[in-house]
Amino acid sequence: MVGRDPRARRNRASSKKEPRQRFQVPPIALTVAGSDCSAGAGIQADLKTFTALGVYGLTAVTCIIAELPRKVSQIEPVTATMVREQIEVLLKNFRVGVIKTGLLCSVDIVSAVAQAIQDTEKETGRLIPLVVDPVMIATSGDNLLGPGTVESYKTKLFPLATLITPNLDEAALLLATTIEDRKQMENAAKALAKEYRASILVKGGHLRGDNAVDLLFHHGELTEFSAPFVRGVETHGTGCTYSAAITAGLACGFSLEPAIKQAKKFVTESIARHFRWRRDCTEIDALNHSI
Ligand code: PXL
Repeated sequence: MVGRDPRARRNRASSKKEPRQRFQVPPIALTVAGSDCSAGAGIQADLKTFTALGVYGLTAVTCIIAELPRKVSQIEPVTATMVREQIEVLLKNFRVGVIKTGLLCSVDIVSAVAQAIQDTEKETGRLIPLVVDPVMIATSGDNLLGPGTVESYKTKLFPLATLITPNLDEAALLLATTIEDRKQMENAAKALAKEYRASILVKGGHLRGDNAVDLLFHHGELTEFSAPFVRGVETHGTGCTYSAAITAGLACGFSLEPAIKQAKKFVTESIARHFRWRRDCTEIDALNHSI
């Protein structure tokens, strides 16, 4: 019977003088975010981005959204316990290099994410860099957060973050102010960095001009990242793709500035190479994440 035991066969095979295959272990990143069934934003955008940039992506799903690029139809959150379980199982069993959060929907989910990260860090003694994309409103204008969620971001998640990546609307909402020019963007980045002791990347894509300019405030210094504004394309998921690309760069071992530089190039090219479909008299534009 021994000969029929598959383990015995495998042992016999490996004892012969065959070259042993070497498996490369890729960098690993975990995204904690919502599912966008149209796959331009959320978990789907993050995974496509990770793959394009050579990173193995893991996912903890926070909610399921039925939507098209221009309209959110229905949002169904996953239970906070389930969100926490996904994160804990993954962090205990994979060597996750960087964690990214996207849409977290509710106070309970934000708390569960913060708790899961803190608990596993305590248990393993390893601090994992955390990129927080504070997703609040979809490109379509639909509100994506339940009541009180912004406050729980401020108290529970931002204090754990390495980098926070608000767009202009999100930065303005977080600071209860308006941001209409570059100087105000600069002040917002500095104020958020001081408040949450994290690096801040304010994305200025919505400030009209020839260039999409983002400002990083990191270790007391301001750095500008600029790329030509791609006009006439209505894509959603650019924010998710950008923060996922930064996460991928960090997971590959880049420091923050080169990771952002590579990510900005990736997102700009994904917009420039967009796909376009026509259906029932409407056009659908979508990011092209492949390189
Ligand atoms: O782009 C913001 C965003 C983030 N995450 C998910 C989304 C959206 C926009 O629709 O669906 C899951």
